[in-house]
Amino acid sequence: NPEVVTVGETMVVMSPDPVGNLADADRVAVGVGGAESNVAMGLAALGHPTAWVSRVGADPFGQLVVRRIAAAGVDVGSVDVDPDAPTGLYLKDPRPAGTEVHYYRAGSAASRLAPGALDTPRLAGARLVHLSGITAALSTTCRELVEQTLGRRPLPGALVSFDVNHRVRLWPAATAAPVLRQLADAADLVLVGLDEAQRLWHTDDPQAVRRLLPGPATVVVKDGAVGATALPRTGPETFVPALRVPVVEPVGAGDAFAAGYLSAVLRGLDPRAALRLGHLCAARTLAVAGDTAPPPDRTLCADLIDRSDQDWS
Ligand code: KDG
Repeated sequence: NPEVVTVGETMVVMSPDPVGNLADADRVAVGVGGAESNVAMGLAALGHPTAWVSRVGADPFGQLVVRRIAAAGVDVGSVDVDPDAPTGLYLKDPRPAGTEVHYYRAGSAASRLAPGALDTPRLAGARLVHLSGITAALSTTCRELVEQTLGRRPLPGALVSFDVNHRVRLWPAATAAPVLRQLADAADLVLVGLDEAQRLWHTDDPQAVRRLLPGPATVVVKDGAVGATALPRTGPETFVPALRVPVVEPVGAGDAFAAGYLSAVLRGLDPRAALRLGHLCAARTLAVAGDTAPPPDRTLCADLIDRSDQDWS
């Protein structure tokens, strides 16, 4: 049985190739993207047996999504094929000010995920379940699935991590703010961007974010190219600066960070090492146009994680 379970929607993603404005594109690269499957692929590449739970349509896009995620070493045995709804699609439009996304996902197969999706013996014994706020925005039944996973805990004994992942194209901040706060507060481990905390909860201080979310054992506040802070419920916080790397396209870097961070948690590493592994994995994804990139090799990771603070970044 898998060590890690993630659940959420994955879409086919098309992005201009070469990277540039979508309106000027002659060609697109075809990939797959979904926050939770991105994390699953990252964790699988880091050596953790990982299952991704979802629904896809009975269509070629569904086949493409499942095939690519399986090829990345992720267990897709709990992905259902829905004969009555399509696989979602999204387009990336990389702009100088950041990538815009355009979704074609309303009524998708994954939006028909519902409570009970994790109630299967083949997932029992997992050590970690990873969720994100995206799922809560997809439909009522999707939101119930997230609530149930955080509340009833269908995989007993598993740590539940929650990446806030507010997507403005899915729901406005005013609607999302109370929902995402309540969901995050019910998790064991929360990952949140300082930019989203600002947009949702009007605070730009990691400690204030921590006070807004008293429930989780750990809250990790990510400040993009600056760095990330892990704030435990009690005890000192740990800040680790991000690596300075050229950015080709940023979508997916947060998921890569989550995979690195969570891998370190599963291995029992300390917060500094966990944040470093998160940054190392994020740096790889920042350097590619797609949503995911293979993590750095293990010896390199081990070397960088052990460096002194002066020699990091
Ligand atoms: O974190 C990256 C995701 O946002 C991207 O893969 C697409 O899951 C996605 C979404 O719903 O935006």
